[in-house]
Amino acid sequence: MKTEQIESAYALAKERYAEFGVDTEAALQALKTVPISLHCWQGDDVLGFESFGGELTGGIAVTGNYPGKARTPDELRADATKALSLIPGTHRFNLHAFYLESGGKKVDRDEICPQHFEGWIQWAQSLGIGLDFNPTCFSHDKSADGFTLSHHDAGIRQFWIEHCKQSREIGAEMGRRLGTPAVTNIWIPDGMKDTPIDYKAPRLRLKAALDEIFEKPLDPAHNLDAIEGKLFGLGSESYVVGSHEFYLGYAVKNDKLICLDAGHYHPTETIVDKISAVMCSVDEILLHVSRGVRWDSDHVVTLSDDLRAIAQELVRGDFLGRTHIGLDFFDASINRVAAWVIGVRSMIKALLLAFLEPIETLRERELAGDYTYRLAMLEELKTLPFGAVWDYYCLQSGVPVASAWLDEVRGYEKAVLSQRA
Ligand code: RNT
Ligand code: ZN
Repeated sequence: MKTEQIESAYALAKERYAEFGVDTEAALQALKTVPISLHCWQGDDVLGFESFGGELTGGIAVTGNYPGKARTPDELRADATKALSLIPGTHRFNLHAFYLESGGKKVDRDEICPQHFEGWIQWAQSLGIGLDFNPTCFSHDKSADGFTLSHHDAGIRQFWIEHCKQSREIGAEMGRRLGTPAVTNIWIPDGMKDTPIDYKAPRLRLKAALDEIFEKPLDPAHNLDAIEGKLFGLGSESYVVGSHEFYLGYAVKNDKLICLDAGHYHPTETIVDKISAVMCSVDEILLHVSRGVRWDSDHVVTLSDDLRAIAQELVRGDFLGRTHIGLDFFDASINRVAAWVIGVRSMIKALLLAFLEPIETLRERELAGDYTYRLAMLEELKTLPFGAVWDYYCLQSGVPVASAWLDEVRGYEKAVLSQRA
C-alpha cells in the first residue's frame, strides 16, 4: 500500500468515527502509552538455557516442531529484536529464570543472581524497554513429583523458596537499572492427578512459603510481586494447590498483584468479568493474555471476541493504569517470530478498537435504560473502518503496514532461522 492511500483512507475513517463522537487522534495517542510484555518463552518452546536443561514439565505443553527455534540467549534476543521491530509502540520483555546466562556453569535455581541476567538487562537498555520476570518452578528434578513451594519435604520447599527470593532480587535489579518496575510473577505447577485426601495441608504450606518469599520488602518502583493461579494442568487435573481463590485471598490480604491468565478458568468462564471484580480489592493486576482452545492450550492470541472484550473492559473501566499486560502462549507449529508478532499486534488492535468506542455515550444510554441503542450501536461500531486507523498507526510508528511484516519475517527466516540446524 502506498503512503498516500493509507493517509487518505485514514482521513475518511477519521470523519466516520467523528460522526460517532470518537476522536481517532486521541485514540492513537492513548494507544501509544500501553506497553505489552512479550513472553520470552514463545521463542524457544519454553526450554530455557540452563546448562543442565531437560524437558518441559509442570503440566504445560508445547506442540509442533517448526524449525528455527532459538538455542542461545543471543539467538533469542535477535529473534525478539526482530519481532519488536515489526510491532508498533514501545513494549517490554518477560523473562523466565531459566533463561539465565551462566557461562556454561551449572547454576542451580536457588543460586541465580542478577549477574546472570546482565546480558538481558543490557539488551533491554539498548532497546529502551522494560523487563519482567518469573521464577521457574518446573522442568527440574526437584519439581518432578509435581510439588514445589507446597512440597511436604522441607528441604525441597526451601530450595524453591530460595529460588523465588532470588527471583524477586533479580526483578528489583532489572527495575532499578531500567527505570521501570519489573513484575515478578510466581506460578507453580503443584497439584494432583487424582482427588486428594488432604486439600488443606499443601495450601497451608504454600501460604507459609509465600510469606517467607515476600518477607523482605522491595521498593515497588523496582519490583512488583504477582501471583498466578489456575484451574488444572496436565497431571494436576483434580487438584491445583494454587487455585484462583487461594491466590486472590492471598493477594488481597498481602497487597500483591493477582495475575489473571485467560486460559486458567473453566472453558465458558472469561477473565473479562473478573477484572472489575478483583479491582475492587487489589491495587493492580497482571494479565496473561492467552487463547485456550477446548482447554488451556495456550494458542497464539488472535483478534477474537474474547480478546476484544478484555481490551474493552480495560479501557471502559479505566483500568489500564493499574494493569500490566503480558502475553502467555506457546506454539511450535508455526514460525515463532511470527507467533509473537501476530499475538502482540492482535493485542494492540484489540486495544485500538476499544479506544475507538464512544464510551461515554454508550454508558449514558445504558444508564438511561436504552439497551436497544446499546445493542444497535455496538453492532454498528463493528463495521466502521477500523483497519484504516490501524494501518495509519503502523505507518506513523514506522513499522510494516498490514501483512508487509510477514515478508520481513520470511526474509529473516531465510537468512537466519533456516541456518539453525
Ligand atoms: C502455566 C502458566 C504460566 C506459564 C509460564 C511459562 O499454566 O500460565 O504462566 O505459562 O510461566
Ligand atoms: Zn500464565
